[in-house]
Order: sequence, then C-alpha cells, then structure tokens
Amino acid sequence: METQARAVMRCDAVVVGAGFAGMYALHRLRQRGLSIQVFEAGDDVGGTWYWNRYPGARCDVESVEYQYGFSDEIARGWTWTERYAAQPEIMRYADYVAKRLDLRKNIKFESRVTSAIFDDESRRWTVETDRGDRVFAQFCIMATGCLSASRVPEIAGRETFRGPSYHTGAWPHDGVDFSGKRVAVIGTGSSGVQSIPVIAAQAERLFVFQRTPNFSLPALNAPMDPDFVEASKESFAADRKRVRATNSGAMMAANDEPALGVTLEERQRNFEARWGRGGFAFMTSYNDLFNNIEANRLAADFVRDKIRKIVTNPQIADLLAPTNHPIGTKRLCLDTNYYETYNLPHVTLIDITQTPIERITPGGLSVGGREYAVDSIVFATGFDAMTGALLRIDIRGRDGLSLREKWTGGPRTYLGLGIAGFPNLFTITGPGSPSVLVNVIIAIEQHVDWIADCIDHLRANGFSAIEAQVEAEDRWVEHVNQKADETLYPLANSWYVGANVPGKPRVFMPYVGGFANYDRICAGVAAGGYEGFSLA
Ligand code: NA7
Repeated sequence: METQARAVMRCDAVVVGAGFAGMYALHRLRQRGLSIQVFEAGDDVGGTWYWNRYPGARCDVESVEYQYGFSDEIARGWTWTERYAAQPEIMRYADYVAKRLDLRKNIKFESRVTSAIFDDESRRWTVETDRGDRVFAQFCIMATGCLSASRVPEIAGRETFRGPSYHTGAWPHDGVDFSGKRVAVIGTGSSGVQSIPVIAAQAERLFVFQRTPNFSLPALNAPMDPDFVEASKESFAADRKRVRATNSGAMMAANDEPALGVTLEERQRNFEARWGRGGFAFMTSYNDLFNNIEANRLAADFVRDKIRKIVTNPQIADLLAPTNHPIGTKRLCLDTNYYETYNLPHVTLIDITQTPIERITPGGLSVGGREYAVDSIVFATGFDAMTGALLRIDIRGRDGLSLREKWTGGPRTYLGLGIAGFPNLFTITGPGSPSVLVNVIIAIEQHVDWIADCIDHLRANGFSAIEAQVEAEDRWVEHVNQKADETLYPLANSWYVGANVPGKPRVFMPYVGGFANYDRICAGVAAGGYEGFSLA
C-alpha cells in the first residue's frame, strides 16, 4: 500500500476499528465532548460483517436483538426483514446508524493501525497506521473485535495451488460464482456450516474437509411478520432493559430446572419443542446443560439422533455427529439445510480427523494418499480469536513493555477492560469479559458506557491516567478461570481456549460468569472509585 504524506494529529482518544464497538465508542465519547479519531482497515464501517461476506453469512442472534439499544429512536427507525439477518442487511443497518449519527467524518478508512506506543512522560499514546498517520492521544481504545484476525492454516504446498482460494473472513466484495466448479471447503465451524449448503447449490462438485464435527441447530430463519416487527419496536426499550438484567444476555427465557429432574418423556417433549422453535433456545432447555456432563449428554444425544435422521448415509451421519466435546462447549452453529446437504450426490465429506490434509497441490488436495481435484479452495478455518487482532498491532505500554511479551503465557486483563502496564488503554469486549458468550452488541454497549463514565470521572477529578493494578488483574484472571472450571467449556478444544491456533497458550478467554453478574461487578468497581485501578 502506498504511504501517504505523514499527517500528525492530536486528539483525546484514538479508537481502533469501526465495527459495532468502534462506531458506538465514537458516538458515545464524541457526545461527551472528546475529540476522537477512528482508524479502520476496511473501506467502510461494519467490522466483522464488512469482511465476512461469504455465501450464507448470517447472524446467529435474532435480528431484533442484534442491534444497538442505546437509542430507541434509532431502533424504531430500522425495520429488519428476516428472523436472522443476512450479512448484507447487517451492513445496511451499520450504514443506517453511521448516517444517522454522522460517524464517518471521524473515521479514516483503509488505514490499519500498526503500532500504539505509550510515552511515560507525556502520558500519551502515539498511534501509527500503515498509511503514515501518526496521532497523539490521551486514550487508546481498542475496538478491534473478537473474530477479526482471520487465519489460513499452514498446509504444505498452499502457494502451489493453481486456482483461486478464499478465506470466509476476507471474502471478495463482488462475490464468487462457483457454478460448474469443483470446490473444496476446509473447516466446519459456523462459517463452513453456513456456506456449505449455499456453495453446494452452485458447485458442480463439493468436497468438505472436516477435522472436527460441530453441533448445529436449525435456525428456522424466515421473513419477519411485519406485525411482529412493529410490536417488537414498541416493546424494544423495555425488552432491552430486561435482557440487560439477565446473565444470558438473551431474550429467550431459560428453563430453570435440571434436565435430570424430569422424566424421559417430559425431557424429550421439551427438547423437541425447543428444537422446533429454531435457534439457540434448545440450549436453554434446562439449567444444567453447561455444567453437568450427564445432562449435557442427554441434549447431545438428542441432537445426534436428529443428525442420524436427516442424513441418509449412516456412515456419513456418524462422521457428522460430534462425540469429542460436550454440546455447546465449542461455539454452536445455526444452520439452514446443513445436514441435508450431505444427502446430495455431488457433495462428499472427507474425514481428516486421523489423516490431516497432507498437502495442497497445483490441482487440488491430497489426503491419505488420495488426490481430490478441485478448481477452488474455501478456507472456512476461522480466526485467531480474541487476542489475534490486538497482538497483530505493536502495542507498548509503560517502560516499553510490549503486549506480546506480557501475554506470552496467555491474555491477562482486569475485567477485560484494562491491562496492568498499559495506562489509558481500554479493550472493548477484551479477553476476560463476557463478549462472545453473550449478544456481543449488549456487551459492547456495556463496555463503552463504562469507559465513557470512567473518562468523565478522570476529567472531573483532575486525573490524567488510569491503569489496572497487577494484583487486581491477577485476581480477575483467577476468577475468570475459576468460573470456566465450574462449567464444561474447558473440555473442548475450541477457539475459546485458543486450541485452533498451533502454539497459542491454552487459556479460557471469555468470562463465563454471566452478563448481569459481570455488569454488577463493573458497576461496583466504578462506584468504589475504580477499585483495582490506579489513578494518576
Ligand atoms: P471456527 O469456528 O474456528 O471454525 C474453523 C473450522 O476450521 C473448524 O472446523 C476447524 O477445525 C477447521 N480448521 C482450522 N484449521 C484447520 C486445519 N489446519 N485443517 C483442517 N481444518 C481446520 O471459525 P468460523 O469462521 O467457522 O466461525 C467463527 C465464529 O464466527 C463462530 O464461532 C461464530 O461465533 C461466528 P477444529 O474445530 O479446529 O478441529
């Protein structure tokens, strides 16, 4: 990329990223009178939705919930068309919000932040981009997203492939036509599960390379009934208030009884009813599915039975039915016709659990001594989640301490908001916060509001810097681990623990203790004069 003339700026805060977190941070802080500069690598707002344009990309939180809640006016001014919004509709929503709030004037696009360096003397951050920008700011706010550092695995021979290859998280903006093509999809997480049925509908031949089968539930996506949409606008403010007081951060009421406390028939009826509703409702059938292995097995058996009923070839059904992790401990997928796709004669599932892809050749992929000839390869291989986007930036705090060095053994934060050694640097939905385990927009709003109040407090009381204390950070890291250990989550090799990235330290990154509990803790910290932080 050509480097433009170096522009030097001063502002109160730099926000890195213009996804939903960066957009709201810009709005909220600007409203509080701060001068803000946002940098965004893409050429528009939308963050992860800007990049993830793969066929079938769709939100797995219901659209009436997956929207900002800070302004009833904004919510009322937007009308969702489907139960689960597809990527283009979410981009239109992001554009609508950006226009309503006139956000773009403070965002510099196509500018990737390369470094953020703290100066001990001036107590300011110097933030630089690959376009030659250089900004001095009191605060540095990392709105870099949890799933924004896409990852193509090191597979021998990758560069020798003759045809085009794509990563789902960096999809071409003008789309890809797979008509008449032989296509390989590597990966069966959410992106694979969503894109495989759509690619299969186009391609002449589709080979799916599966390392780990994932549990997927039917989305039962459908156009929204206009009366329902209007009614949901009426109740939106009250609904959002109620949801923010729950630990799940979701509207769907959880059934507060244990799976093992009811009869087999009753359980089957309840599972069936929730499966039939579509979406994640199934996982709130009982209150012990995430912490009792036996209860979890009952739910997993139900889903495995469903897979075996849908997929006509029993050997393929067996390969698709996950047995190596409790249901829900790897991010669950929501699908439209995923399992049905394997009944199509031109779709082949290749199990690479025992025999990984040996190499990519000019004409395809070779596995177990067999060559699969393909014209295109789709890497649905996920992200360096939660820490990747932060660590790709050279971030240096007090005394030159680099974040990469500090996090060699895994991420350490206080509340997922602040990091000891990095004054005035805030992470939005950072490791150690509920982030990806709840509706991320609710998590974003809670974080940004907390940060805005914190900055107000600093200014009102004549402080110039805030920094997490090491002891508070240690206690928080221990608490996050302890909460995770009370659940079944650590039993899975998921991206929640970094297991998908070779060499990444195994640490359970999101906070599993519940949104409302977390919100209360953060509010308590603020009310106590920012306990656990040092104010200078
Ligand atoms: P995920 O959920 O991380 O899925 C990535 C998939 O790619 C998963 O099946 C991986 O298998 C597979 N993978 C990764 N590396 C390889 C290699 N080297 N060989 C074969 N297969 C591989 O990413 P997604 O993009 O699908 O979804 C990310 C989130 O976005 C999702 O959770 C939602 O929150 C939205 P593995 O399971 O690691 O064995």
